[in-house]
Amino acid sequence: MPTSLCGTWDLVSNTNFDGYMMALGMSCMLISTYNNFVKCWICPMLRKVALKVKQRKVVEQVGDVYVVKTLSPLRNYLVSFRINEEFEEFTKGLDERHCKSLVTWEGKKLVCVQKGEKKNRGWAHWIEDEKLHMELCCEGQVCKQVFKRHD
Ligand code: VL7
Repeated sequence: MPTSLCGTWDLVSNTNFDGYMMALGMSCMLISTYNNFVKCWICPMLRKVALKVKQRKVVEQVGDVYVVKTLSPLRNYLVSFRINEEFEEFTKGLDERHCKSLVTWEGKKLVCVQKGEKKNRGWAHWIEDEKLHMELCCEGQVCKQVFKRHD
């Protein structure tokens, strides 16, 4: 990993994050059981708050292990992996799904494919104009986020 991806990054733009969250099932269209009903009104509220919170990305490399932390006042999420080595991912605190994930380099892009219940799920990171760019995909939705270095 080029050292340029490592560091602390603050979110400066976030396009279609709502579409991405909806694709993950935070749309809450079904009302049947008590449990679902609760989910139904929590999801739109959670999405609304999630759209507003400041996200920070901390990317670290320790030996051949990579750690990517997504931090926010609402939730924190940590994933660690080795390049080209499939691993079990559980998206704890997010949509709480199990995936078989694989991270590879595709040229200058660090690309993750998250195989699981959701089709076409994954993300990519790359540096452009000294900023950290990210695409988050799920089903037909693409969320684009840009981070600037934390100062
Ligand atoms: C993960 C969130 C929506 C729950 C909180 C919203 C605040 C902060 O996958 C991601 O990063 C990859 C690439 O850097 C490494 O794991 C981004 C954010 C997706 C999905 C679920 C809304 C609650 C989010 C954690």
